[in-house]
Amino acid sequence: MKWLDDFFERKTRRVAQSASRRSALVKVGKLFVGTAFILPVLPFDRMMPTAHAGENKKAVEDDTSCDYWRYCALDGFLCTCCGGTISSCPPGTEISKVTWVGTCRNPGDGKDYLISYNDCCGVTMCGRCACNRNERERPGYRLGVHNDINWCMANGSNAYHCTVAAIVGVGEKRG
Ligand code: ABN
Repeated sequence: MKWLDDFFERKTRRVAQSASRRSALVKVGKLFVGTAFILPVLPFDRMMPTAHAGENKKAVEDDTSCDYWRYCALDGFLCTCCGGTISSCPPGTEISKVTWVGTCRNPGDGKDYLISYNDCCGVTMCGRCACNRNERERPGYRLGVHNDINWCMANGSNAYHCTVAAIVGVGEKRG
């Protein structure tokens, strides 16, 4: 294998002769200077201060958006996108006999509300406005606060279509 050693020795010597330490330093210097000029002109998001304003508006006003405050523990398709409303099932479906609940804060008035999430049953999945939020949601052994279950299980038809979010109580501040 001496020929291999000789080969690599020759190559290494040639590189060492043609590339000095100074030229390596010059290349690194150029890279630094280039970066200093290029970075400031790269595009970046200048909307930062207002970026969350739209999101907050959706959380208060748009019940077809998963960001809407009442959906804080909803896992399913929003009935508001499937021909129903936020608290009534679309025509041709029936509301689940059993349900899970969540507690969500309304950013509009700062109050906490108890929300009943009922599935709408009897027709195949709506498929629009999928939403999966899990604030204060608990695993299946706490059934009433678990959302990853087909709550149509107690209805005549178990087919799941979408989910509504009705207010069933409001929290009162103690003090
Ligand atoms: N509760 C909504 C849902 C339905 C079917 C499967 C998972 C979650």
